[in-house]
Amino acid sequence: MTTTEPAGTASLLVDVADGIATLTLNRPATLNALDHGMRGALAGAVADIRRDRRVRVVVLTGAGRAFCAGQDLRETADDPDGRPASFATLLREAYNPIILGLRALDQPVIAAVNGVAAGAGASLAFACDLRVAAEGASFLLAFGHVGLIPDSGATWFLPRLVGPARAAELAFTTDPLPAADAERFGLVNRVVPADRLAAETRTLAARLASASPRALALTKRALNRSLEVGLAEALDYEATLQGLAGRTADHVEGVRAFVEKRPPRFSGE
Ligand code: T3D
Repeated sequence: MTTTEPAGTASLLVDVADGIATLTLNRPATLNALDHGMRGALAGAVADIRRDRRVRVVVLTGAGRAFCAGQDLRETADDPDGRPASFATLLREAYNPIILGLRALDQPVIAAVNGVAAGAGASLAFACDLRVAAEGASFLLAFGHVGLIPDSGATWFLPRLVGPARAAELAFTTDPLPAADAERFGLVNRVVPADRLAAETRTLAARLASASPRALALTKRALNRSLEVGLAEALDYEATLQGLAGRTADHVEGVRAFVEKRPPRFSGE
């Protein structure tokens, strides 16, 4: 796991402190557009975090005034024929593994949406478990502006987050969705003043970092599975996972702390 690098030297900054890994997309001059280097760094960081038991919560945010403006359109334009060899290949080899990697993390992932999240940048935010947005932030399915369809999971996440009718309207019109409306639609968990975004996200992350990591990981699995199965299967899956949770040292510690009237200290065992 890399530690923080000074701004400007890497397209992704990685900082791990107090059980919280903060990933900062760091190409502010292009509104943190995703180029080859940033995609690789992000995929690598997600893989590192998956193996790093120190990390209990992940925060994904952007440097400067934007969260992420999606695919770097200059990278595409720089291709001799103005387009990459295959969008399908680019998605399958670069974007989809990042989205699946984020979703597969045991740790909760919070998007701290500091500004516009456009195209695949919006998809990245949608793939996170929770979203805290700055008042001036917005979501923009900009794909249509360049004759593309919503990708990187946008067509999967958005109907589940805001419902099919709103998802279709956002995708068809490509109108920006301001943070306040996103909160009203249930797309973001909370909206905070821009100068409070880092602190409010940190408070939420610290709270999750003090919970039982095993219980959070199993809860994530149950919530994710529930989106794809019927009630009977969901009930059975809950029972299976609860069987695992009930055998953890964290469960024993939680009960002991309750009886002793003190806060629990979860070790993750
Ligand atoms: O290709 C594939 O299949 C792979 C998957 C692709 C999925 C996608 O992500 S497709 C969608 C790609 N993204 C976009 O279409 C968004 C493009 N950007 C914008 O529409 C606007 O920049 C914003 C609405 C996000 C913000 O507008 P504004 O007015 O606040 O800022 P700006 O002036 O447009 O941008 C500031 C700078 O960032 C500017 O550079 P400059 O002129 O100062 O040197 C601009 O070119 C640059 N920038 C913004 N977005 C991108 C970008 N550079 C490269 N790629 C970008 N996506």
